[in-house]
Amino acid sequence: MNFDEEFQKRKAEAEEIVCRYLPDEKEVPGKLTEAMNYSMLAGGKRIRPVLMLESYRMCGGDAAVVEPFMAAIEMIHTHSLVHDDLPAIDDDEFRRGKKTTHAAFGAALGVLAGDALLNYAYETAMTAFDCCQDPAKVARALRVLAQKTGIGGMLGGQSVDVENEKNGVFQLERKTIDYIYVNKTAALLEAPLMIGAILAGADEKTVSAMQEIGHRAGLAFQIADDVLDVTSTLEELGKPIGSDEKNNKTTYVTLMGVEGAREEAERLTREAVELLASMDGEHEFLKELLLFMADRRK
Ligand code: GRG
Repeated sequence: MNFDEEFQKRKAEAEEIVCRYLPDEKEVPGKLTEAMNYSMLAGGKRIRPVLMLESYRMCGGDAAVVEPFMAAIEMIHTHSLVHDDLPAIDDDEFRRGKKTTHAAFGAALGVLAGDALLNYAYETAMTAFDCCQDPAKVARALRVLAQKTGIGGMLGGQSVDVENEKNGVFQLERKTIDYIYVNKTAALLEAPLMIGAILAGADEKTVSAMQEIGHRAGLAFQIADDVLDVTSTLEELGKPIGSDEKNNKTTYVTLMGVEGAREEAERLTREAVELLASMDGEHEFLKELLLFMADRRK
C-alpha cells in the first residue's frame, strides 16, 4: 500500500465531511465564526476524524450518522490547540506555519473561538439524532466524547501539565508523565476509535479493544512528539542526534533518551497493531496509520 497516497485520500474525504459542518459566518454577527473557521481550516492532519471513519467502516458501519461526530472530534481537537496557544498557556504566535487564532484575531476572540468550538462540537454531534436508527448508540457516543474530553480525559491531563509548568515543576516522575500523556493526548485518540465502533453497533469486546488500541497509539503518538521536538531542534541547529542538551522539562526523551523513547513508541505501537490484527474487519490502512502516528520522521 502507498500510505501517503491512501492517507491523502482519506484526509480529503474527512476534510470534505468536517467542512460541511462548519458554522455559517453570515448567521452570527462579528468575527466569532470567522475565527472558528480560521482555526478549523488552518491545515491540520485530520487524524481523529480519519481514525473514526476507519473504525466505523471496519466495524461494518455505512451510514451518515458518523459524520457529525467526525466534525465534532476535529472541533474539540481544534479548540484544544486554540486554547493551548493562548497567552495564558503557551503563548504561541504560529502553528503549522500560520498565525495562531489569538495572534490573528486577538486574545479575547482566541478564548471565545476556543469556547465556541467546544460547544459547537456538541451541537454538531447531537444532530446525529436526526439521522440515526438507534438513538441509544448516539447517546453512548456522546457520553464517550464528553468523558474523553473532560476532567477524566484531555482537560484533566492538560491541567496537570500546565499546573506543573506554571509552578516551575519540570522534573516529573514517570507516573505523572504517564498521567498527562494518557489523558491529554491518548484520550482524544481513544474517543474516535471507540465512537466509530459504538455507532457501527460493535459489541463490548470490540469497543474496549478500540479503547486499548487508542490508548497505546495515543501514548506512542505523544512520545513521537517528544522525539520530534528534540530531533527537529537539533536538525535546525545542525547538531547530530544524541547531542541533546537536556531541556529542563521531563519528557520520554529526558527519561530514556531519543533511541529509548523511539523504542517505547515502537513497543506500544506493536501492541496496538497486534490487538488490531486479532480483530475482524478490513484494517490494513488503520494499521499503517498507527505505524505513522508512532514515527513521524516520515
Ligand atoms: C484544552 C487547552 C487544552 C489543551 C488540551 C491537546 C492539548 C491538551 C494541547 C495541545 C498541544 C499538544 C502538544 C497536545 C498533545 C497532542 C498533540 C501532539 C497534538 C497535535 O495533534 P496533531 O498532530 O495536530 O493531530 P494537527 O496539527 O495535525 O491537527
